Amino acid sequence: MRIDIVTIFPEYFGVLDVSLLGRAREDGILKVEVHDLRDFTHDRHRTVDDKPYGGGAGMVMKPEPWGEALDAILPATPALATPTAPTEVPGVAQGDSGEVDARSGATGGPIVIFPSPAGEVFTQAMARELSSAEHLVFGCGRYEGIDHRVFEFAATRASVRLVSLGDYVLNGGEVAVMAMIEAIGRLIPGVIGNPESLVEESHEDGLLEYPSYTKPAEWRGYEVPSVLTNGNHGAIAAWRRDAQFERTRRVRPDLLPPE
Ligand code: 6GU
Repeated sequence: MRIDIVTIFPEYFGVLDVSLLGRAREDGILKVEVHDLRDFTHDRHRTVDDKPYGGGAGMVMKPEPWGEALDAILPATPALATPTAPTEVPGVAQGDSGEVDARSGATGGPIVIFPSPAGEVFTQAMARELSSAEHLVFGCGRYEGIDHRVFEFAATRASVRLVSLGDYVLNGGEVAVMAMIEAIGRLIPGVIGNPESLVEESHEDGLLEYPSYTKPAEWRGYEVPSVLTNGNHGAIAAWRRDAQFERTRRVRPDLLPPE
């Protein structure tokens, strides 16, 4: 998989050199390129933002540097070379609100993801879907966001998705993109040594995972549940399933089907 990241803070992504994803990059399973948005400006101050049309607090990211960055990462293909209204782009529906609602991945082309608290919520299912893409581009917004036309333009070059980590606000997309890349990257075949470890974890079966224990069997007066030490594999499986349901009911009842 190839991943391009556009950001005004490339240093955020230094951690991609370490751990599992660093190894995947060394092994060539993952190719990551981080682009400084300011490299696509042409003024002395390398300006990337400006005041919002219509007034209001904060600044908005200017479209021109984003256009040049996307040109560099996703050159126009002959079929889409002429500027096309977003409504005319296959696979892209644009609603009355001007909302960019493009989803594919199925078509196999590049996918551009803009982290945004206004986006659809990132889930394990989305991570799994995106892990089979060949090319992901992450565009990290800062300030009050990116000029909306950038999303429309990006949709002429790729599938575009606005994606949120959850219902809270971060200062910018960088940390959200790190989280998404970690969730997606570990699902790429070969990134994790033992793929079986991917099966029995939270969210893969729609439930939270069961609690885990290792030696010693007694520690500071706390004991490992005896069922886990008895070697009855059927009983262990049943205990774990029960523990998953109990924990999910207690902590995340929203994940359970309505009764
Ligand atoms: Cl993806 N971006 C920002 N800026 N804030 C967020 C978020 C994303 N997800 C939750 N909050």
